[in-house]
Amino acid sequence: MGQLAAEKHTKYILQIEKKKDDIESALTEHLRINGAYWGLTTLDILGNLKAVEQEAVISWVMSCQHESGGFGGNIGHDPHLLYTLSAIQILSLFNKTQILNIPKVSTYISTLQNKDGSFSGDKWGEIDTRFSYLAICSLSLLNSLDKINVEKAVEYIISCKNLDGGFGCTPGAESHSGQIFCCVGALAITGCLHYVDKDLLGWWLCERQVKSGGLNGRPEKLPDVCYSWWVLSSLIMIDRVDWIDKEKLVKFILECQDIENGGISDRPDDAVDVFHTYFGVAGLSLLEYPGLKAIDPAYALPVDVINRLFLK
Ligand code: GRG
Ligand code: ZN
Repeated sequence: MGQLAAEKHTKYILQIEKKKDDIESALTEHLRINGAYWGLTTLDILGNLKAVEQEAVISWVMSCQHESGGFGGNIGHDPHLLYTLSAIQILSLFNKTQILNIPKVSTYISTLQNKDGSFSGDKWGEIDTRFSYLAICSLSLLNSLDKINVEKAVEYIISCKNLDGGFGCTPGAESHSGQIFCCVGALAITGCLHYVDKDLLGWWLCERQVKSGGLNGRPEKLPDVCYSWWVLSSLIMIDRVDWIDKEKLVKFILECQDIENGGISDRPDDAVDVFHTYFGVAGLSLLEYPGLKAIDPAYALPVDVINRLFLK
């Protein structure tokens, strides 16, 4: 079996920053801060975060903050919970959350909670369990969960649980692995995993593994490296990771590498991108691949970063 081309992946991520005018870059301009989180976390797992100009990244992140307290995907863009979590995660990686006006950021997040406990992603109001996760993870990293009604938030998430043990984006919506990560992650952070039927959900999740060893996001769909994060992190949080063939999944992820130029793609022979490079490397970290930092399955940050934050 091939090996992880760790050095190539580090180079690939470091050079993305320099090619600001290519097509991939233009298409993702509005979510640059998400891309920065994925890239920087990958570098940290690979042990190479030091290669980044920390001051420049931090000052750029802070300039994405809106007067409401929330963060946009780039300078001058509208704030959204999606970008607010990435900003907090990036500052956590650099041990710099203390530069935030925490009451202001946490007030922005708490005002997005609705009466039924759900969260809107921004002031336009769309509701989704993704936003519940984003709010809960962000506030927990800021030690500010007391700003929201956690009981109601959990109640809403439970109302999105399906008969197959999975979770969807709103009550009655189909189970999807990405949504399951969000719901299980939010329940893990709030100490509410007892609401999950672990055997039933574990069964649904482990059936996501296909012949090639890769995982898909729903029944009958193609495998994709990103589900090595969404599915695997969920299986670990509910303590059922032994229900899949880990060796075959490692092999599938390694087959998705561009071993010449670095980066990982969704499936073997597709084009690489920073998202799937993160999902692949983070997946391998969850699988305890040698030489990688351990990553926390609920917070999606290296375990040492989480310990530094919570053991203070
Ligand atoms: C900090 C890790 C972290 C996440 C932030 C935004 C978010 C929280 C989570 C998103 C969860 C989610 C819904 C992921 C799914 C993404 C995805 C690949 C969707 C594609 O769905 P389909 O149906 O593709 O288009 P398939 O694979 O089913 O064909
Ligand atoms: Zn994918």
